[in-house]
Amino acid sequence: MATESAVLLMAYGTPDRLEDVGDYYTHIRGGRRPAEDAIDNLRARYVAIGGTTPLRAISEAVRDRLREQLAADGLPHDVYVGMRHWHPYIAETMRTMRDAGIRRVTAIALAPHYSRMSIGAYRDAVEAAHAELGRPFEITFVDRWHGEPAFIELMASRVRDALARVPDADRASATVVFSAHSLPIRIREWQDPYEAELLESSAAVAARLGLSDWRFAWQSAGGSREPWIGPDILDYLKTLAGEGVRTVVQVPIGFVSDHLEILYDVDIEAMDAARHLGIRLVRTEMPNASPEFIRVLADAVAHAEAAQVG
Ligand code: FEC
Repeated sequence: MATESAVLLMAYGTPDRLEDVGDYYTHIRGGRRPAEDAIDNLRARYVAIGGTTPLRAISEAVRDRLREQLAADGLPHDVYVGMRHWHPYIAETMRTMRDAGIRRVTAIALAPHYSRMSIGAYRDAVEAAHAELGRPFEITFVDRWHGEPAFIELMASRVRDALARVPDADRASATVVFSAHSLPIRIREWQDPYEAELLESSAAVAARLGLSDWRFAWQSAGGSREPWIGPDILDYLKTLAGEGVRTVVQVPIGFVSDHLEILYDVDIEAMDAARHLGIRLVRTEMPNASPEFIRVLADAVAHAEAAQVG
């Protein structure tokens, strides 16, 4: 029998083809088409990683495995993927869910920490689509899940694996640097919890590993002229080189999938900067569709639904 309960798994969205980069970028900019040279710059970053990112395929693999996990946990749900900035857009997916007879929806983003500019925007997209469809669902919205114990454990094990890839002689002196997408500094004006939540989960992972010295830096700041939160990882690598650091383990704790901000900004740009500074940069593997990450999401869904009922 078909279930009337579903999870709406939300991801950022990625263009399917290089021809779509201009329209995708326009959507990110709220409908304002960027200058052609800005579009060309962005397209060149996709070309550098092979033309497309695996974000959609990973999100779909997560969808299928999460459906199986929730059924195994005795919490059957259908699971759908909706994207913020590309097809299938959140609104398109919610229409499909309505047409499939779904009544209860738990909406969760593939991003662990809350900011009004990230999760708040996913929430706005869900609310706008819901209003447009005539409010057919009972919705539980998961604002954050960075505190899930299974997430902290997963990130700690990813750091352990990365440290195991560092040659024995350098492991003890490796510096662990957590990172996340920068946001404009103006988020501080509205007491946005984003920075505090990122430091909280990073500190929890560091405590789990018994690390006394760990750092935090920002990555992937946008091109707008307003100030963005720093230090940017590219500058911070220079600071670390000045301190004599030779090995850095970067932990992009604000992201969960392989996509442009990982495959280009870390694997190409930061790696290149590190190489020039004589630093060995090792990145932790992303959670992607691993069984440990499916456990995190299944727990987050179960906890959010229990809190809603309770
Ligand atoms: O793989 C892909 O194709 C998509 C990778 C991708 C992810 C992602 C996640 C986050 N973003 C966040 C904030 C902003 C803000 C702006 C902004 C702009 C871009 C641009 C691209 C892009 N983002 Fe993104 N982001 C990804 C890709 N992002 C491409 C446009 C070019 C550029 O600026 O680099 C500025 C918007 C504006 O101009 O008005 C702000 C945050 C996240 C992490 C949470 C999440 O995953 O949803 C926060 C993945």
